[in-house]
Amino acid sequence: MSARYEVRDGIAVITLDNPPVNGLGHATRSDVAAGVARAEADAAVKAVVLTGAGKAFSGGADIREFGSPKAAAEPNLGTLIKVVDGCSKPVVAAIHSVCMGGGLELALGCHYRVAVAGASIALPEVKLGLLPGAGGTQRLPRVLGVETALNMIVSGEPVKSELLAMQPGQRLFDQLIEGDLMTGALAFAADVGARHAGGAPLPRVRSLPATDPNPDGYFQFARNTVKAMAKNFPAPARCVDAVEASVKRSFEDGMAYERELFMALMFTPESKALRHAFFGERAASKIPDVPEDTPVRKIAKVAVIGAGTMGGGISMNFLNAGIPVVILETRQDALDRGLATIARNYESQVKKGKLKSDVYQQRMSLLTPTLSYDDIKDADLVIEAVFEEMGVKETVFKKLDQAAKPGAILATNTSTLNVDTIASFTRRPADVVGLHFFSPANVMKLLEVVRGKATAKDVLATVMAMAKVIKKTAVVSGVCDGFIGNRMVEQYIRQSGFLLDEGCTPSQVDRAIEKFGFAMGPFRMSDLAGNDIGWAIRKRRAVEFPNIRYSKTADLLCEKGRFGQKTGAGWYDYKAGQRDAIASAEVEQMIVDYRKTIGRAPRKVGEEEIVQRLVYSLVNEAARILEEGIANKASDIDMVYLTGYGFPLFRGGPLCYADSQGLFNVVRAMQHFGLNPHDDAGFWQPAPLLARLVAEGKSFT
Ligand code: T1G
Repeated sequence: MSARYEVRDGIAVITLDNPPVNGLGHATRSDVAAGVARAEADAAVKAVVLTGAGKAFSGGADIREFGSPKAAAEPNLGTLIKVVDGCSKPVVAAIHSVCMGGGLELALGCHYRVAVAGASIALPEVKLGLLPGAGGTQRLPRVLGVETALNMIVSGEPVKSELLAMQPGQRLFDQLIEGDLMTGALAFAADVGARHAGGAPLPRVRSLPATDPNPDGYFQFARNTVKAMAKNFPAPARCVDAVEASVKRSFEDGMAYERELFMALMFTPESKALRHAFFGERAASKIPDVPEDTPVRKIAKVAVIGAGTMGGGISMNFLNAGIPVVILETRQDALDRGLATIARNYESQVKKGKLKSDVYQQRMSLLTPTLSYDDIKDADLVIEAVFEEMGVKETVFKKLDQAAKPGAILATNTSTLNVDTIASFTRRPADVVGLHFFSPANVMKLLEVVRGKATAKDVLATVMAMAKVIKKTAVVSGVCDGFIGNRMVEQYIRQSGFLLDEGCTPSQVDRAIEKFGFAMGPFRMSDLAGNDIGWAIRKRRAVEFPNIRYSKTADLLCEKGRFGQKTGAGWYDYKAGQRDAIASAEVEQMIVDYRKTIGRAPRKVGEEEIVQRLVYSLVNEAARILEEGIANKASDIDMVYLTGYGFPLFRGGPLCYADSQGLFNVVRAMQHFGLNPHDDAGFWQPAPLLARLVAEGKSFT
């Protein structure tokens, strides 16, 4: 059963029971409708209590049914709410923990609502590119007032039950239960049951008025606000339209209008992208050959080797989660600098009012600096973040192998080196894993978990669970040059150089891809990260892969010492102490001169071609990564790009976007680019998987 039915002293209790969060799937909806009918038919029943088992009242419509016929199968959510609303006996919603989306809409269809404090109340549909589609936009304004309701619907953010219950004039909660929810709910139901047994009319939310003292003025203000904040996303503006209808139209008309808007949003590319990202985030923690019940190792103490930028940022993640950290350096001055950087980062958050001073002190109290490997012997997880050179890694991992206790997980933060080689420096390769954080490590959500050939399954399960604790989006990658993200960005950067050879300026390329939605174009990004990093990688790769061609412009730039923001000049010029990228006449002349040396007559490259060549270079490499099994699934690759490389969320990631364009069209465009005699031979050869998907009429996601 997906909802249980029992009768206690004349009160029918219907308990939603569809783990993990009582999603309102078809079976649950059917069981609840049957329960209400049973209660109505039972003369001994005076009232109904509706509640949820486990850790939620209800997390809303069952998102696992999205896109399947079950989602709309009768009784659909709208029908179920009508059944509850139309019941002849009082139905009391007993709310705890989580009451969201369709779950809150169901509660609003009940005649009464009681709750315990601490419950998260939300209509988060806007985060999925939707709006509440089962009466939320029409009923919530009737119980909370238009402005509070609209704020909740447009933000999608949860509000605690006790805060809403305190709002003057609110009709969302009839009672805040002290103590045991069920005891209080049963007593409340018995009281209203007696009251209505005598025929008193049942209170219905739809009969309440939705009013605002100055609706036209308020909704104009709301539209202006939403327009400013919701660039690229259509749903927030539709939320305003729907809530306005609750004031200006009858309940029935408002419901019909809400339904119309909801269905239209369901088919927008933005909603598909947001739903893809929602599922992708949750799917990333699932590793095909690692069972979900794999036991995890306890991580009570962490050691970080290296107090540089990465070591400091990595340490902060654990301090923020209340986990003690021992941070080790080889020299006192480096250790002092590292601690000072961590303190400075926290102090700037305290100054901005984002962190309380006592919390800052408490976090710093969890941090122990040391110069001795003896002090890491009881760490459960050791993360190396030292200089990116294999010899240094070897020295460190041999020491870790000696110093760390049996069962400790030994992780490397390397961004390009071979994790299997690093594991071979120890006698415990099964305990070695890559934890590739992205700078700034205490801010960026992405964490690439690099699985070595020998990495044990429980080590993987442990670090994936740990990633959730430190609020990272962890994606598993196999071992290859650049793992997932940097391997793809390598092709993206190569292609951006070829665009310069053909006639583009850095500004043209950056402007085009930033208009597409990227946070930052390749040249601004390179100036930020440091052009010398790419320079070093190209030199290393030139030895290993001599036949890979690059535009020489990036090397010419570095030979001029233009490493980017850190040297005050890179692809762009920068005023002292400022980060605004200013087009550089010197660089543009350098590119013009370079074209002459390679005999290239510049041509005008349109914005669409720039975007397609940059994005499809990511798609093609991603297809190879998928085929080689470096990434387990397409959504993992999209999550890497959404959380680590500034790919626009409203497009869902490179592979979600490729699907939205049609893989046939993607390959056709690539073949067109491949006709360019100047392009690197083979760059545009479609990856075998991509060609196969097109041949079979399939998509990535
Ligand atoms: N349906 C089914 N499963 C859900 C779910 C849902 N609504 N929400 C979460 N899960 C799964 C999730 O995939 C994960 O599964 C597990 O629960 C724990 O999730 C008509 C159409 C509810 C606050 O958008 O915000 O109603 O990975 O790790 O941190 O207007 O999940 O364990 O197998 O996030 O405790 C609107 C989305 C739907 C709520 C719990 N509702 N969920 O957070 O656990 S649209 C939402 C959340 C709608 C109507 C419209 C959170 C949570 P697994 P978790 P958590």
